[in-house]
Amino acid sequence: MSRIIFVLLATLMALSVGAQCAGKETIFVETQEQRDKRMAWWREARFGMFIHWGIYSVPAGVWDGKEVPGIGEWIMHHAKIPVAEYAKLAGRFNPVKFDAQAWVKLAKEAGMKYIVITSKHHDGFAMFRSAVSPFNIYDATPFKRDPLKELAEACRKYDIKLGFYYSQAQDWHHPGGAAAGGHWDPAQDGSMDDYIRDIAVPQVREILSNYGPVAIMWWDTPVDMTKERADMFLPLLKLQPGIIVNNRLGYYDGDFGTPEQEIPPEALSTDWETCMTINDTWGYKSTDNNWKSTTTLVRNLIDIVSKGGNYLLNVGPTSLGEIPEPSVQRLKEIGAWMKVNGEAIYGAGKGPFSNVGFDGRCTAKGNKLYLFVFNWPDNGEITVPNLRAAPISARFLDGSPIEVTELPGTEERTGLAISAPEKPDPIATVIELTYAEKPTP
Ligand code: JFZ
Repeated sequence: MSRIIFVLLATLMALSVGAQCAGKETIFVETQEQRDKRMAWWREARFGMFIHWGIYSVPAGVWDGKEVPGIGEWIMHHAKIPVAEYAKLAGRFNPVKFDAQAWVKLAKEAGMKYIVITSKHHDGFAMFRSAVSPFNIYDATPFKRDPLKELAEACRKYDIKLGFYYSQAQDWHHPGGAAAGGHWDPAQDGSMDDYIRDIAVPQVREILSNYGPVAIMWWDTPVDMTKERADMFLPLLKLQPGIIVNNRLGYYDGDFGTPEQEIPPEALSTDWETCMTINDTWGYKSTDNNWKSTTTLVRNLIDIVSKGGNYLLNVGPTSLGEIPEPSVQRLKEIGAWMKVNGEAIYGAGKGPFSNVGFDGRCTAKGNKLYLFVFNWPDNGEITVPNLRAAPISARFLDGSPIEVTELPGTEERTGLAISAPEKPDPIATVIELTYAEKPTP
């Protein structure tokens, strides 16, 4: 994404975050208990799959024979492709290898508990059968199927929550849709209020009405959004009781913050979710092979949960409907680690320590602490920061024998030394400490 656009969006998001800080109205009128009940599954889930899929996967980052810098789903914007020219991509989009059940099973295998998929991104192309605009996958492509309906069915079959991303302000196809940095084709000009009334609101009504239970509404880039424009979407949320919404509608707080491609340095007191790519692009780019290692991805998840957040990790399927093999490989490897250690992630949150004192992290869940050791010290031993009480039991989640030494403490404080297992996990070794009651610093 060009620097100017990024700064513009960052300003927008900062303003929207500022709106949070300014204590703008919340979307849902509810008690704290009602909110906690509504958010409970999301706070338990901790880990989800983001899917950015659209006709931008056809050029896959290359236009007129040249690679277009930036994230793949912004190719129309970055290459300033005229609306009519870009729309021709729909006729070339026929993802015959799309298999919704395979995607959902892969998310499950990775240990992911929810999926958020782009129903319409900034390019205005609807990835669902929309009666509102013919610029959609069912009517404008040879595919003639509705992948969101197939995905919704697969999510219900395999018990994984489904959420929809919808670009409610930016739409580079329909007249009046916003474009960060301004329009580049007169065909984009028009009334934004008319666009929201005639396209965006009716399409959001479609995705919240026609696909069964929708657990998350993931708005994006509130360009030129006002309270009045945001208010036009609020009644639609009643179509999905219990739905959780992010902070990117515009004006309103939303239920959770959305740091993007970054992990906050400290724990946050509100609900938040880091969204991140496995390489550097959300939408598929044939030229982007800068894949993060599985170790990095798992340690990101651990770091995020140790600060009380969720991790929404993205895949960008190809124009044939396949998730790139490097993503599949990493998700399976993440799943293998989660199979052994997931209980230290699901429903866990910030631990009692400001600094764990070793190369790793700590999460907490009820009367248990989980220590994640990334790299063991040369002496093969870590010491656990002092707490008011010693644990009543300790174990490695991978079942290795554990050696714990109680260190001389004071009346109020007790310390522990834990020796490395024979074969430490190269990604992270996890130690469970169980206390008589919730441990406090
Ligand atoms: C937005 C989209 O533009 C992008 O294509 C992708 O869908 C991502 C998940 O969300 O990207 C952003 C949004 C906000 C900022 C930067 C990129 N920002 O606040 O700097």
